Amino acid sequence: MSAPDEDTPRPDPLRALDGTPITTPAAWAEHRPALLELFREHIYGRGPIARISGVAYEIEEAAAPAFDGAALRHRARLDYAGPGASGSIRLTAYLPPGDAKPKGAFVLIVNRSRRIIDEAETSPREFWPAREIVARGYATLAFHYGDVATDKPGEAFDSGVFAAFGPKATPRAPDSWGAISAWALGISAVLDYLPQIPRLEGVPVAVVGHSRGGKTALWCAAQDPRVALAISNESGTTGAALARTTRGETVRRINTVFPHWFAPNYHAYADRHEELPVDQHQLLALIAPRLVYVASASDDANADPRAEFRACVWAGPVFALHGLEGVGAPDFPAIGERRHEGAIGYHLRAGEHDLKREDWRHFLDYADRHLR
Ligand code: GTR
Repeated sequence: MSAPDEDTPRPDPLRALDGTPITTPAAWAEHRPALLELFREHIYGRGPIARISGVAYEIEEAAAPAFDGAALRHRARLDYAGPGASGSIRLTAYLPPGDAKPKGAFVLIVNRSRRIIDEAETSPREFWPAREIVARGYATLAFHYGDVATDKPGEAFDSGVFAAFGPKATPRAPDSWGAISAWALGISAVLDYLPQIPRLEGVPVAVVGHSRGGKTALWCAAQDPRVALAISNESGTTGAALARTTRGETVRRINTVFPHWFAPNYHAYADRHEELPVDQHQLLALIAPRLVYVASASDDANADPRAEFRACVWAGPVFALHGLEGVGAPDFPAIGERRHEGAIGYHLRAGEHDLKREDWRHFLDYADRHLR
């Protein structure tokens, strides 16, 4: 790994757009909407709706015994309809048995095979170790991102919520929403439904995403205050990783390979990422004073663990303004190390780009300590 980027110039998260220093939580709260708008305008885009209204809930299974009685399964269909089309988010949830409220709920957006959800009991994958999560006293819910928008450049804008609510038309407006924003809207739709599941009303919610799902989890949490803990697993570029680095996936590359993920405006920052009016530490800061957790993997050069960790450090002053400890010491953690003391959690797992049981164990330990 090359030179640290401690000295890279970056936007000061504690300055308002007119340059005024932000010195109180009230001044931060006043600045926050303008900062969100910068992320909408230049990066993630604006959708035609802030929330999906009028969703019809079809409960397919309630309190069905699962995992040899170690959990209860709940399945529902969230049917949405807009002027252009209709669609459904299929949701699977597992809860601990009994009458007690779970300690919290982990909502996972699955950006890999649907079988991770469909075979959670018969052929469980480390990506969603539902049985272990429930054994720790939490509920867990998962849905497939494809129910919200197809992850294919040529098809995304004709699918899911784009087809339902628009715009389908090309050319797209420069600030039109991309798929990351659409998927974030899908998470919010799941949060709308969550209190309908018996015993889940009022439980604190953690939203988890891996990689492109991690970008989505962070962007959802920045906009949706119901997220108590946002967990980014190896979200990399335009997730937790700073844009202002020379390592890892570049802004040019992400827009070339995934042109449907972001607003058209973002494409203009290829090769001039230092001109972006924001950087990703400010996305983490938008989640303050709620909790945010960033996980990296040592061999995941594309996601640039150092840039993910540096964003946590640079988001720190906004958490400090709210009286909260951030990620702790600014030195890059050793492989296997975790930082669980503050409102910004972090770990660096040994190995490749993936969501593993070990990552989940850290998330659960962190939740035990902080999620209320
Ligand atoms: C990669 C992409 C990353 C990340 C990853 C994933 O190809 O470059 O930004 O999102 O996909 O989602 O696994």
